[in-house]
Amino acid sequence: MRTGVFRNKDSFIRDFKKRLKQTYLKDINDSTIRERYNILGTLVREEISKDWIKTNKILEKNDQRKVYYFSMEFLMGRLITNNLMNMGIRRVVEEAFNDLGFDLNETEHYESDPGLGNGGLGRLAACYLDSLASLGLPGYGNCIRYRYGLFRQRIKQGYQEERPDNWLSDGYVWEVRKEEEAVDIPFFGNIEWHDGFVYKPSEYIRAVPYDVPIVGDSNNVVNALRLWNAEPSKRYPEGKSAFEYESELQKISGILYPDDTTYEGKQLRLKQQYFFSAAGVKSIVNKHLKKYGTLDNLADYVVFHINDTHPTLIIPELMRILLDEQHMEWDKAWDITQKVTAYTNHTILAEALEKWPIDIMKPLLPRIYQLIEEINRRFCLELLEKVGYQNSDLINELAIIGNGVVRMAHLCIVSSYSVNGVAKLHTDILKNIEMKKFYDIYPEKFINVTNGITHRRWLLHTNTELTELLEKYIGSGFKKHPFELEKLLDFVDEKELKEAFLKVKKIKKEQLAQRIYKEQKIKIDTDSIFDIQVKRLHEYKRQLMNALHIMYVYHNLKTNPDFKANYVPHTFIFGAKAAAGYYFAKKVIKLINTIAKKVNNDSETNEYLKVIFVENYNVSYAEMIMPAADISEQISTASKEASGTGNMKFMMNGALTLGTLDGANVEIDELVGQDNIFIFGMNADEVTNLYKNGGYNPKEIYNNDEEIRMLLEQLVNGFFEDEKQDEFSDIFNNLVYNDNYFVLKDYHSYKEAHRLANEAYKNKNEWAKKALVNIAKSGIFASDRSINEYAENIWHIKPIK
Ligand code: 26Q
Repeated sequence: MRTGVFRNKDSFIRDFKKRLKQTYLKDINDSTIRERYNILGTLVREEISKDWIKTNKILEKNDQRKVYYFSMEFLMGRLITNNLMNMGIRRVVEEAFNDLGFDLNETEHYESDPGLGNGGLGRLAACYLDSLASLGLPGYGNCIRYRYGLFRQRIKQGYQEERPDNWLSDGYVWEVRKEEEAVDIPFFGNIEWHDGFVYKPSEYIRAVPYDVPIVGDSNNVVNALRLWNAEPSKRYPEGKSAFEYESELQKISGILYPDDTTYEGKQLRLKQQYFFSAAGVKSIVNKHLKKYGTLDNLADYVVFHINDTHPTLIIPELMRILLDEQHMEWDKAWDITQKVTAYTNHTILAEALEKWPIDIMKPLLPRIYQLIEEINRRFCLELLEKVGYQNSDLINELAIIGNGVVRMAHLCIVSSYSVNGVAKLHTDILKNIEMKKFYDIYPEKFINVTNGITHRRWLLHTNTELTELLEKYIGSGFKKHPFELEKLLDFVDEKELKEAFLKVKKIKKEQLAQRIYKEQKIKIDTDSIFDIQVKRLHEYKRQLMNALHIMYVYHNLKTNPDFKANYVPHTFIFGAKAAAGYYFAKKVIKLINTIAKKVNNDSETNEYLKVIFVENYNVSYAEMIMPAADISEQISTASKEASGTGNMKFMMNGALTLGTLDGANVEIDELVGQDNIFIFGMNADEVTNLYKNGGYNPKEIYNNDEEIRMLLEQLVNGFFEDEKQDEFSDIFNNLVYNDNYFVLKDYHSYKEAHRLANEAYKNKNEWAKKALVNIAKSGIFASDRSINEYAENIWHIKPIK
């Protein structure tokens, strides 16, 4: 039971009105939504702070091991609903708002959705924070307080435009500035020798932490996400104008880099990486020293988790502190460093692996670079002893530094005690192919932890209708123990359940349809199949294949009466941002919008086929989209998608996967069985072998396959009459001459999967059963399971006592 403001409806109303008056000098009836939101947020934060202080007090007393999750991205989404729910006070507030004549939902939606991440990796970090707190585990996020998050997307004449994401314009109620814990981060300068190396930086940047509370579900535990802001240091750099210094430092926490397929080393990005890694390490080390007076026992109490290679500089930074500030011997420092760092790999795309040019790193971080050189030298020597001079090729291949660059993944593997992939297939590919030679040296380091999603946000909060229905059949145990969703299997043949499920689905489809109508003025049929692909735009994710198939459907609706008679109306929905500099991805967005315009306005077909490209797909939009899907498109070229997490969100909300055997789809397939999923295309082995044998010749398919030729020609023959003739010629050429991701090769099997799905949907009862099996089997993808695995197998942390 809560005391104070949230004790009951009446006390809340009284305090809410009073605070509103004190703050804005207004009666509640004259208040704006912004004012109501701010007061609500403030009251909730104050309530959270009680638990926050308590949690911290306990931890100060306890000798407990904690994990610090370093990630350049945390894609949190709105926190208000999550906080109200997890605090167990949403009901009280909702009733109060109803009494006052205001809509709580609308107020919640006023909160800005901070885009401090690109996609999967950032959202995973956010789900993991929710699970850590909800499982009562001591775990903290560490990131940058980007002034601007990922750009907001606008679609104009079918093209993507990028606008700045000014998420802080109105303040952020959840953050608490911790001035006292600010630290100075050194850059540039040189190294001198005075009985040992002494680093003399020429510039410092002040890092000021802002803590955002992470509220556990009904357990009074509050953890934190620490966001670092770059500010001027009191140690002002000599010989630099104030203007230059200020504008340089502002950039560091200025903007989130968009995830590009091809990795490009930019000095600013490296500055960001060092800035938040060093700030995090320093504040943690300070705290530890304050408590224990030594770093000798650091590894007993601290784990630094490295979320992809972006925070790799934790490793040399910790070495720097242990050697230069604590004056430890190398071996001891190295031993500690190895025991506190664990690394997760999220990608197998070779071109996405981080490699920093020495020319960029060395002048910016001279001491850090020097330490990496020493780590590399020792690693190469060790390797030499193991494999001998005759294997110098292997040493060159695995070295941390080579060809003028620092290979960050190599540094992580060599230095961390744990290396994990994010789905079974992905980890197998790391072990057997991508990182095989490291696996041969350090087999004990490699482990799999399949990704997960927080079922609280992605089921309980965003699909209350489905949650209520499930509760009726299997009780409420699944809310705390998502594995209990499996109890649903006992009921999947019950007619009432299936009908009730279809009703819920329809409600969620209507809610989405309303939003789409409001924003885009396009009416969609909520009895049609909602076939949805939402994720970042990347060639390997093959939105292009989806688009080509829609062109095929359209063609057949126009020309083939049998096809039309057999076709269940479909609404194809896309949501995707393309990195601003990713030319090809932007072309695909244009193509999808061009197709949409043509087919949506064709009265001969638009009862059967609609295409929607939602603008500015983000976490909040996803919350409406996931519950509304019938079909979840997970169609990446096998072996390329490390895991995927959207696939799990769709599944938990009762959509059927139409996809390749890639990433976590493989595990979904194993769980639900072939009757409840539509799998198509080459598998990972086939793809790997095809690459190995020099790829294939798409031109041959183009020449010999009439249907594919017809579709591809529509890209360049004026079929899209409103577009320039060469608008899509780069897409055409790419498919015919490169087709690196095997779109043409998998096309027919993709089409066949769609045909089967279309047939299956005709029996709605059977469809409902399939969807329910998916829900029942989805518990394993709750991030609570993933986090328990991390806690037990990698971090060795225990719940807060
Ligand atoms: C790197 C250098 C410069 C600029 C940007 C980047 C950068 C930024 C973000 C590189 C990669 C990312 C994000 C990667 C990512 O989201 N990977 C996804 O991670 C998910 C969580 O594990 C997986 O489910 C997805 O399969 C994987 O693609």
